[in-house]
Amino acid sequence: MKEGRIIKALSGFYYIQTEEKEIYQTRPRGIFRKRNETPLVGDKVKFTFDSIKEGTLEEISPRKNELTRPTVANVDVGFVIMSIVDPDFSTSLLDRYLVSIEQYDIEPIIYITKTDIATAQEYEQVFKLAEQYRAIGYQVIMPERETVLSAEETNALFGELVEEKLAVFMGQSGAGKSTLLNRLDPDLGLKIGETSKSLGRGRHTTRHVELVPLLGGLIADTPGFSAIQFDKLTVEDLSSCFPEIWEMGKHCRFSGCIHQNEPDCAVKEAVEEHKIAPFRYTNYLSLLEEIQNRKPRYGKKKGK
Ligand SMILES: Nc1nc2c(ncn2[C@@H]2O[C@H](COP(=O)(O)OP(=O)(O)O)[C@@H](O)[C@H]2O)c(=O)[nH]1
Ligand SMILES: [Mg+2]
Ligand SMILES: [Zn+2]
Repeated sequence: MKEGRIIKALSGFYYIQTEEKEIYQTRPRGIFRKRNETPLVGDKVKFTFDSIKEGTLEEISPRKNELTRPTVANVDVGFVIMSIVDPDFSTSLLDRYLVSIEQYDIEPIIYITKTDIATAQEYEQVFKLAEQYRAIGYQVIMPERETVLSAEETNALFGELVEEKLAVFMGQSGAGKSTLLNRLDPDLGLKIGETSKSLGRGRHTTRHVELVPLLGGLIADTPGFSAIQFDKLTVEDLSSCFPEIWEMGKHCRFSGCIHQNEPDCAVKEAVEEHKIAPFRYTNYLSLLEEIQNRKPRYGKKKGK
């Protein structure tokens, strides 16, 4: 039995990359269907094989997480690509991305683009915000003003962060994801300035997720993440997706405090004293309300 990771699922086949970077084409054992279990891209698996084209997927290891849109299991790092301008930097959008990553226990890394075209004032403004995110504990990569990192610098930077890991790139259309990925691997040949939905080079019309080997790690193809929905996130879970609110919340009078209208709320006090950035609390509240106003969905299968 060999071990590997599913990097592509297509037409009933699962393509498994081994430690030695060989790719085996496999079909799943019937048992998965019987158990109503679907192997996912990103799954760590065991398989047997007669040849590199004829393998059988035998066993799926327990998942550490399962991201939807794109559907990928076992994601380690989520890069949030945010531009200073064109499109304009937005903390509410950034916080949506961060929450969408935090809820799956994925390590978020913020990367700021378009530092070369921002004015001194625009740069300064985002730099101050970056400092606030750093104070919360987030890693923020922000190249100096009037510079774009070279291919070498970009490779060195990302190499350390993605080696042996599964990473996803997310961020608004136009933020510079494709530009960055092309700089990491010019062979990808991603179209720039297009809302390209796939790293899959357009060979297949069907939507599928594919992991691209890059810098000793794997990068997930992310079909435009623009409209993030929080279908499963509960009110209780939300505060755990804001690390500084979560920490401060331990001092609230009520253990189930959601920091909205409760008395003696340590979070609200911290916001007033600017120990918690007011914009973060505002973003938290608007997500909270979004979840509270979410319509219950009927007729959908549970667990999917
Ligand atoms: N000046 C500048 N332009 C950039 C930068 N990153 C991306 N762009 C431009 O922004 C536009 C959108 O980039 P693209 O990589 O397609 O964004 P994506 O939608 O996130 O994949 C293109 O015109 C790029 O040339 C950057 O760091 N500096
Ligand atoms: Mg793109
Ligand atoms: Zn509270």
